[in-house]
Amino acid sequence: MTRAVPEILWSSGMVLYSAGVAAMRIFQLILQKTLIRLYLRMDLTRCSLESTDTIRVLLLLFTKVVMNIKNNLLMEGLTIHWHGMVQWHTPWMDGVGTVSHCPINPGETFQYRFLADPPGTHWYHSHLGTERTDGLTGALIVLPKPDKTIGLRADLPEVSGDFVMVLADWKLDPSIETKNEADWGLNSFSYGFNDTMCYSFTADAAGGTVGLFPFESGLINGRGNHYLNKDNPEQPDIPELPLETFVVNRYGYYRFRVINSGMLFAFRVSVDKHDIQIISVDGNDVTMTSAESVIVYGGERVDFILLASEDVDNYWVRAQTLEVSNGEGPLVPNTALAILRYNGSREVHPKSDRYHCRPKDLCRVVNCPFGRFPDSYNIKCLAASDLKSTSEQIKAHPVPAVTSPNEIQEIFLNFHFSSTAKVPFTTAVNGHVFVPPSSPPQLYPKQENTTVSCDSLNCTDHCKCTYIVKLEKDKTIQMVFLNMDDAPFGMPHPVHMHGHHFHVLKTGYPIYNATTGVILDRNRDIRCNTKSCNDASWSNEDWKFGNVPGLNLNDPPQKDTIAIPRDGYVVVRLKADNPGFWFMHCHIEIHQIAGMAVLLQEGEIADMEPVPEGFPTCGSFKMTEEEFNQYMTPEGARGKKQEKQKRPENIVVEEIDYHIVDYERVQRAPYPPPSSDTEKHPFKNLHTFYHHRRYHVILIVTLGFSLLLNIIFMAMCCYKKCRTSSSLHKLSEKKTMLAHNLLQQTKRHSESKQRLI
Ligand SMILES: [Cu+2]
Repeated sequence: MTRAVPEILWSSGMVLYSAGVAAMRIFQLILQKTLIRLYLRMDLTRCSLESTDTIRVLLLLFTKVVMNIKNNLLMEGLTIHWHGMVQWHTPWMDGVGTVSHCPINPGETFQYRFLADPPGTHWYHSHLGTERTDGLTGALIVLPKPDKTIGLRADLPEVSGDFVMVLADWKLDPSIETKNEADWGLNSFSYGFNDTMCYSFTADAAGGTVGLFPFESGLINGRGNHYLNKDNPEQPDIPELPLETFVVNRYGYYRFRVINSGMLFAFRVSVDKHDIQIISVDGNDVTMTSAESVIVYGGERVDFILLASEDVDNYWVRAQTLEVSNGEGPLVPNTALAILRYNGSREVHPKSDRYHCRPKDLCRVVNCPFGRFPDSYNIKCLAASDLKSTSEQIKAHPVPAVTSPNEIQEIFLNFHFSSTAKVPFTTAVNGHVFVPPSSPPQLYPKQENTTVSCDSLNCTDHCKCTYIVKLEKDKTIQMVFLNMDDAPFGMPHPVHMHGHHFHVLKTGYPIYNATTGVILDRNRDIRCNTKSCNDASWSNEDWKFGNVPGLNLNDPPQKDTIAIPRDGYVVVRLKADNPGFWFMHCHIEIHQIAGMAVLLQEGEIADMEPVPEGFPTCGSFKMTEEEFNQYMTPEGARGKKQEKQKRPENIVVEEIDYHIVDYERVQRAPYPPPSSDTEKHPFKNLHTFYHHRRYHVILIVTLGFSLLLNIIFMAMCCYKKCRTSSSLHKLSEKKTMLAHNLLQQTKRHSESKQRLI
């Protein structure tokens, strides 16, 4: 029986819904209306992406992308990072505020140009302050070219639908308040300063911290509910609120592209009664791996395929946090929900349950940030490094080899929480609390007054500076990401590297209690000589120069974001073939803002592509006393200044009618970048002719002319028809008159005949 919803409840529900989901999407709405003008021509009929609650950008591989970003905010700067794009030859288009380029000020327009590469599920988001948490995000899907084999897969079934699933954890407070609460250590007062109840951190199955804040709301494509009732945290505040619904046909295959855009929480994603087949991570193809669920950390993407083979009904799609306990005992994880609806089923909420994992039927969970769940969970964990690249993927991106110690640069980076007697808690990398540069380092190579030099501070442990790690160009870089805290708590950190997709070769876990799954000790492969483990090395000296046992050098998966197990490590490898300044950081936004970040300088400045002409500048300014005194005289400083500072010309960015300039594949190597042959000789061949802008002009003129001819022809036809019609009408009248005369004559003839009779 359906319970009637009291009007007052419904009204308040709708108010809360408006204030909730609409507030979450306020940036997105602004984006749609005014903030970002995406002049996008979507010539893509191969895939249909359902629903458009956010701006979703679809591109074809190797497309030259043009994005005009206008900042119509009143007070805040803005940058957009294209998460997953390697920005080959364009490091200054990476969109990290004050690292790649200066923030876009209110009223300004910044034109991003970059190559859509690599293919796969990616996304875009603000990379300044905490704007991302407020919802300035969206999917960025790069599709394989239909006419090329690159990115197309023969091992996948033909899908009947392609769904984007953007996950987010969302608090009612603006993100900046969350950040300040974290900075000031006010998490305990998350229920309010007047509330007698204190909030205690929630923990995952390995005892790591999960919820620095209470989980208030989980959104799937902008829809979800609040869980603010602390007396009954499992009960959504307004269960009647609409949820995202994925409609499928029975026996169809469907591709789901999951993106965790959230601030803090990781999600374990599953579909009740359905297995999922993992096919791609961070846009990189992996061989199909069956799972009950997959864990997606902030910044990560996972594509899976689902076969709709169950009964025609409704099923829950779950994105569950990893919380299993708090200071008081076990708890049920929070969940963001959506609906998988089979065509033909009633439009009601599902009543399905998730899999019951049993000892004889273990649930396989992919991308585990810890080696094991407690035995009682009946879960088999698979690390990201357990996935295998497809043969095509590894052929296109082979693992960088090491044949001599000279070819490898090995770097240990500890992403950790840190505490000292003076500072109770902060986030850091190798003991360095990151201070962002005040302006992009490539604009000011000498970095005078633009960075806080770690060297000049003699910074070794727990100090604040612009931590820069140099990568030697063209070398094989082997990074060992560590997660060794010197604070009383810790958690897995999803580390995101800009500018590259690295190979994930190995995961090292800590030592767990076999029954409870709780961490007993750090992984012993790593030797930490200091409190902050900022000079780590392998415990076994023989493991140096890439000789680590257990590395998968044959078919490891590629990723750009990887969760580092608490008290463990992950070994990754990449080739330093993309010179530039690349940001690397924990993707938990409050961790990054607080200092868990490092700047990778790949190659020397001379190796990097120079910034384009007229690239905006920014940075700190100060004036000397002497210079100021020049102005303080009766005649002022006029005439004293020998040469005036050259001002940049006012830049006007034209509105471009579409994004995709042409579809021609741009060769990735070697230098120089794609020649401008096509531009010089636009009709060199038929393919470029079809895709060149001039072709469109000719097409439009031709169509216009054809339309005009049609109109003239129609007008002539009409006129002729009218004339014909007029002639027929006259003929008809004539016939009528003749008939009438004949009738009269017949009548008269008949009357005269009668008279004769
Ligand atoms: Cu973190």
